[in-house]
Amino acid sequence: MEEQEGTLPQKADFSSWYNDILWRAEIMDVRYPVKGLYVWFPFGFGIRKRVYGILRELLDRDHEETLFPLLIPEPEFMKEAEHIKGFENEVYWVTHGGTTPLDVKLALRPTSETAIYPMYALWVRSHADLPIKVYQIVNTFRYETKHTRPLIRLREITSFKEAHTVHATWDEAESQVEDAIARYQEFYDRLNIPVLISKRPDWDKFPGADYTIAVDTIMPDGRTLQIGTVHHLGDHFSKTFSIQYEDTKGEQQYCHQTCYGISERSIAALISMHGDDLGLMLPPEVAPVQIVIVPVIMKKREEEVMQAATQLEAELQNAGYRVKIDTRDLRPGAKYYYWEMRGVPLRLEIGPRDLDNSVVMSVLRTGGKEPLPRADIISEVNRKMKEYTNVLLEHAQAHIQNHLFMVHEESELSNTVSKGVAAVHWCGNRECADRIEEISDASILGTEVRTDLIDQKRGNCIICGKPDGIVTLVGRSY
Ligand code: A5A
Ligand code: ZN
Repeated sequence: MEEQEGTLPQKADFSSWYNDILWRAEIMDVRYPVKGLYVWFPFGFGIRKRVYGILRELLDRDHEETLFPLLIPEPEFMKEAEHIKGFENEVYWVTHGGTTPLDVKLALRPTSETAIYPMYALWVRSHADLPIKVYQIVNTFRYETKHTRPLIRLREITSFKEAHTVHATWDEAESQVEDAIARYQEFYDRLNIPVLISKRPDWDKFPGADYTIAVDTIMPDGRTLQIGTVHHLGDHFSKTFSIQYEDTKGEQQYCHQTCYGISERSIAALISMHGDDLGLMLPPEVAPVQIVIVPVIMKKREEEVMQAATQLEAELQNAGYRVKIDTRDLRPGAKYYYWEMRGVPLRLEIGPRDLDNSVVMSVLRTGGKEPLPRADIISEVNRKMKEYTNVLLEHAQAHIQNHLFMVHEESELSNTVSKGVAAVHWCGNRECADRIEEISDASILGTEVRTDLIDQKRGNCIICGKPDGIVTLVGRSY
């Protein structure tokens, strides 16, 4: 790595902070010479590996992991009308093999419905083959025309987790949607990221879906980030791709499907939700380094201190912690700065005086210095980790609470969405929705919001005043 100059901008200046922290904490290198494509630094990839480990763990309970090809033949890609309309402007095409033009153009998958579903047509024969629940974690390509941003709006999404399920009935697919939502909620709980889950308006649903449920969070600047979506596909794709099963009466029936996806936006949210002016703050479960030991070396007793540090490291490793001793020839202050930037939850300092007092000095990344009795070090470290996680969670919950506002007056909308998310009453009419989006310069995120942070009572439409409007979220999104 190059020498890191200057300091991290304050988080209050979120956009600069975000761009800067990506290289200072060694998450992404943004210097790759293709727009919208970025390189994972090994440290960033260590975070990714653990975040996706959680996702795999949750899905592996009853899904199977699989892998489909990256290239999709044009005729398959062009089969589902809505789906094409939604993606045709975003597809990269492979047109040549060497210098030979291909007979059949090949799309780089922007998502894998049209790669997977022709195979499902072959796999599904009878009701006994159902349900199918598979997922894959792959790269996908989207020629995004909006402003690209590392981890947030990519042209190569490197960490696209997509699940695709097949069911006998619409209702079964619906309960799979609910199951997926619960799984995503659990995933974000594990990352201590509070989310707002709502039903996207009809005009914003996934191309080819009956309906879309979206998972959003609120970024530090008050803008929302869609960090997951679950789609009920009905029988649109099964009719297009002829995915049929023979029911118990021997009749052919069309299947009902769902799909749901999460990308590395989950990591953008993780970084942004928890970091501060000093750098990252990682939940212990996904931190590549959970504890750093900094030996405080004076001229005398150096060997003794180093031995104590090594012994401490071994004990913590045995207890399952990912630990590093920082023996580099640097000022302690420089080491503190380095590990704070990388979001290490707990720092332990050990010096001659600590040895004499049979303690280890602990400093949490969230603040607070406390000597821990050496004899009980494992249970004390366990306790500090819990304390740390609780602070992360409290901060995150407070952030969402402080950026979510009930708004009853048209005149307040624009001002509110410049600070966070507005919850309004909406009658359900498209004209009123358009008006809401126009005066707020924001978009309707969704209805049927699954949160107890706002009152779900119906009320008069913020535009036309009609009674019985439903609570609807409005925000400016990334
Ligand atoms: N087949 C379904 C799952 C699908 O493609 N859904 S989706 O289009 O909504 O994408 C799933 C998730 O990927 C989105 O919710 C969003 O969080 C993320 N995503 C979409 N486009 C992205 C992009 N260009 N860069 C990073 N993440 C993206
Ligand atoms: Zn209205």
